[in-house]
Amino acid sequence: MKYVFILLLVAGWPWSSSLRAQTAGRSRLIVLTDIEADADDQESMVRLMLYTSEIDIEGLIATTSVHQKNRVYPQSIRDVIIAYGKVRANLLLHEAGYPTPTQLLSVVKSGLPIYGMNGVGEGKDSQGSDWILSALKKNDPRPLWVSTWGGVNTLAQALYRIRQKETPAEAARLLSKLRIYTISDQDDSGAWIRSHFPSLFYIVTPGGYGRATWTGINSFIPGIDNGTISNKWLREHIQQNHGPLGAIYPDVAYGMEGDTPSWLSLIPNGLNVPEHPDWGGWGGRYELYLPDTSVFDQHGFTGGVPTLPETRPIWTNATDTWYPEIPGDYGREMHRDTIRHSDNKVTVWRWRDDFQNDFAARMSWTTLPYQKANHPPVPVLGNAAEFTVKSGSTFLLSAKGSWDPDGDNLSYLWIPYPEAGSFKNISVHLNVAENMQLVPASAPLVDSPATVQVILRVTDKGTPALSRYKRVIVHVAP
Ligand SMILES: [Ca+2]
Ligand SMILES: [Ca+2]
Repeated sequence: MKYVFILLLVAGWPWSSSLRAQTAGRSRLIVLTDIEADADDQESMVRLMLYTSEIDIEGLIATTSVHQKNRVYPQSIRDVIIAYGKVRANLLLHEAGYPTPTQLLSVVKSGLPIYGMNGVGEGKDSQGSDWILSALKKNDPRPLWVSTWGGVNTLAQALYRIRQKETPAEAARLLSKLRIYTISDQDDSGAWIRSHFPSLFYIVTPGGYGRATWTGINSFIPGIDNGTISNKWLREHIQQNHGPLGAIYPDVAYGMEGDTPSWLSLIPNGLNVPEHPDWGGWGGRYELYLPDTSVFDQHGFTGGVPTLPETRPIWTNATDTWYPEIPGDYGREMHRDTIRHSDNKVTVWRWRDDFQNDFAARMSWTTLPYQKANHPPVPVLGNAAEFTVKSGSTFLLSAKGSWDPDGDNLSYLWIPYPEAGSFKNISVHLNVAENMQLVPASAPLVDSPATVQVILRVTDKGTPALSRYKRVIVHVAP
């Protein structure tokens, strides 16, 4: 069989963003956490320590929230860092780049022990708000992510100060560097920020938590295997017999790690493209629009934070339709389930086993020598990561050259991602089994220029099985 590549180099093609530019570099991160309001902030902080080799941690700021209005607990952040310090030497056997505990301790700060907008205005500057300002003013061209696990009023105060002190041009420059992802609105300053700073990049599901995208991390989904979020799984893979860092991972009190999706998409795994929430990743998928309140759970649990109408476009709930890929005991190794799932939470839980296994592997890195632990495979594309073809033409997708640092056997899966493309109702068609290493594919028939995306997922057969990805962007010319 022969498959012919049809690659058109079209001058002035209307898509300007190259994939390479979107994925380059490590992300800068400041965390705002109402740690101690729920056990799950400690859980998220433990997981974050394992990824400090791949994300630049520029601030860990203890804050209030509607669940903890008058207290902040920076010492609880330090306690996690101290446990991390005990295992850092072993982590470095597996991956370079883990910072010293001293470096991390130096970025632990506090917001005011005051709830919401009562903590914003003249005389309300804090160590935390000053720290956000100085990070924003650093001579670093990269965006600054603010991942918010509780209330966001420490950031609101930094924004208040910028508006008071800076020229409009400088204020606009500083604001353009911010990328905010909040886990619902956990105080009343989120709505204030969005209405007073309408240009800010802001990811959130306002309203009741029940319809929030982030709940995809810990929701029990009928019809799928929910094993990797069970308490048994946490005991066996994280908490017990996994050294000093696992030993401080608390039992789940309400839900496992509800705050973690706000930084999961900063992990450079080949799937995540932080600048493109609409392309989907471990932290979910979001689209930029002005939602009406019907999008949200207006009357659901918010802890008491009012649900107000949105005043401008925000990055918010987006739907993925997904038939889970399940392993087969005989015949085709992976096949699509017959059960269809379609909502915004799918955008997180469709990757859940992958990011849970990744967490488990890294926790094992805290105690095991290199040869006894698993390390993720390295997917390699035999085709370009971004190319142009004619409507309806056939092209070849190749994962040839993919490898694994442990020498593990690899499984392949090509996942068309129509929701990440320019139209949700068109997709790449795979002309053979989706788990082959070489897959002839067909472009959709289009009347106008379109973009479609395919995700290559490469999974090893180590324990636990680990996945990494490549994203293929296909421009289809009519
Ligand atoms: Ca929290
Ligand atoms: Ca491996």
